[in-house]
Amino acid sequence: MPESLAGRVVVVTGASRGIGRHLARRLAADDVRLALVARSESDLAEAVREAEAAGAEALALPLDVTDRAAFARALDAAAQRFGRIDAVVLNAGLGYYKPFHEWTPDEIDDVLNVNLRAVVHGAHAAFPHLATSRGRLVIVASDVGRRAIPNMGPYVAAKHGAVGLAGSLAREWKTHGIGVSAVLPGITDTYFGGGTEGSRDESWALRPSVVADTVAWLLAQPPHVVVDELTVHPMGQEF
Ligand code: NJP
Repeated sequence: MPESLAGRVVVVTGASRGIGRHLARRLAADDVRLALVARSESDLAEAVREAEAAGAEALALPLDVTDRAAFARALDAAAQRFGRIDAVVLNAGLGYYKPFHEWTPDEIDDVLNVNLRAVVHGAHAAFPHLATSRGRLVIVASDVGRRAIPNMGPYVAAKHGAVGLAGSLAREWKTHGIGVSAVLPGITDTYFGGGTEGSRDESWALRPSVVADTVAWLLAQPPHVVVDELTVHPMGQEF
């Protein structure tokens, strides 16, 4: 049986829009205390107002997740404000869809840095906080972290890496009482890849609230349960 999340302290990256924003909404409704991370200050401020209007406490931590020192400082700030951190959801990500030879070197670096390096360093910075709380780490990866598709080579590579990290940490951190999960969503109706939320049909694109509900369910598992990997697809997607 899932437990109540009320009063838990959860850090969510990529909380300014898309899946992370829906997760912030969902957790605020569950009375979670939120630390919200993304680059866009105005969107984060709006997410905090939204959470507060729902009766939750929320802190905006505007930063670029590829700045590992800034992310570590933000975790410290969240722990200072709320007294502890119970869970960290590493959700920030970005991707492009085009033939590999058309990717610029900067696009390749951005995709590897945000989807993989920032996740590895983010998990590393989260460890002392989660070891103290015997908390949870959730990595929002992708279904292409387990299978390859064309035209997304660097993204596929980064997400395979993120899934690999989650699997390694799930086995290693259980000795510290930390549950580690990877969520592997299929196509989701967000701003990902230059899209706009609301522009895709639900038959082949998940609503971001569905992915948010999945993450919230993982977070609410009792301490002796760990769901190490969970894939969720829209029925109409080829997979
Ligand atoms: O995408 P989107 P999703 N530093 O674009 C943030 C995975 N996924 O919600 O910084 C800090 O609506 C950005 O904030 P901002 C995907 O790989 C998706 O779909 O203000 N934050 C925004 O809040 C990713 O891991 C699909 O621009 C940074 C958020 O990330 C996760 O789902 C399929 C940042 C992106 O919101 C959420 O993506 C799949 C940085 N450097 C996996 N860069 C899908 N949508 O189809 C970005 O398999 N962000």
